[in-house]
Amino acid sequence: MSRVFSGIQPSGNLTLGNYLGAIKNWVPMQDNNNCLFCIVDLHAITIPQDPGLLRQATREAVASLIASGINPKKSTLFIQSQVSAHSELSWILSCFTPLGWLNRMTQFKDKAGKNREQACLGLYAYPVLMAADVLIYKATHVPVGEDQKQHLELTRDIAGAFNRYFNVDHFPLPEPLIQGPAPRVMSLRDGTRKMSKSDPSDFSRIHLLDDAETIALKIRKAKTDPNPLPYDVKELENRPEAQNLVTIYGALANKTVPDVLKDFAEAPFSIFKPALTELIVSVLNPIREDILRLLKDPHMLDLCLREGKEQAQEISEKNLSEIQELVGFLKN
Ligand code: AQP
Repeated sequence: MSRVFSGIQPSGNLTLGNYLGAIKNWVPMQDNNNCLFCIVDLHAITIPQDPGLLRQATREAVASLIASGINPKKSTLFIQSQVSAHSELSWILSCFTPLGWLNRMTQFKDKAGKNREQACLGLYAYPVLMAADVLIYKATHVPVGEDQKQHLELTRDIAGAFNRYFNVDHFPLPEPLIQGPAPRVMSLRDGTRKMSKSDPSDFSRIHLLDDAETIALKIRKAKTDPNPLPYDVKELENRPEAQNLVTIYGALANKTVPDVLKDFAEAPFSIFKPALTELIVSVLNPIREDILRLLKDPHMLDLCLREGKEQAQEISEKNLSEIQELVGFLKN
């Protein structure tokens, strides 16, 4: 049985990008794998967070995963900051990570922007913490959206460097699983940028908690071009916004992009957008209602998180102890 790890940041309400690129693909994996899913709040604070909003977003993220089909009886669902081995291993791994490797990370460049001198160390070291998240469980498979591919490659490099230094096979080299028909959902305002929780424009994304009216408004306002949808998928190539909306439709309807185009060829956006709205609402509305229901029962969420924390601690502490032994830390 493979061990699967993946995480999601409580840096705001989860988006359709998080759902299609990650969560939806996690759900079927629970049946045949040993899965750990983590709300990575230590990662979230690499950009400034209001403490009250962070707590709220963390609860919402847990409820969103359960409402989307993550079953805490099948999978270990827990909060990163409650399992201290993540941070401890992150420090150890940072001592095996050359700065040159981190300097290549494009997410840091994007998030730090022009004012790199003011970016915090945590944002720079983010990929090392992510490597620790995966390696502390000796995970073999990591299902992520396409944006995380580079970080996963770094995780493999760090695991390899550690194994080579100690001449052991301690960490398996984890495989990134970039799955599903929509591994990179783009912003509704700019088809060349990723849909992101932290984009300043709320109109750039659909949240799992958006109601039908909000979804309709966001899709109505979504950037498009003046042409109708084509017959041929090749004609979508230089139309990033149109391509994004058709990809979202296909992913939610379980249809290929050519099949969506067959249904909507020559349709103007005034026809396609209402159909897309209806489809998004039909998929997200039951999830939204379930999230709201779960949030009304904090006792149940706490109970499930406590169990998840204990399971995660058991695995991670055993591995951390072996790693400390390898490194040469004295134990009493
Ligand atoms: N737009 C996206 N399309 C496909 N997959 C996506 N993911 C995120 N955005 C998209 C995938 O969702 C999982 C959790 O992501 P995350 O919350 O840990 O961090 P992120 O990738 O940085 O996502 P955001 O929404 O852009 O967060 P902020 O704005 O806070 O940085 C990952 O598997 C990710 O690939």
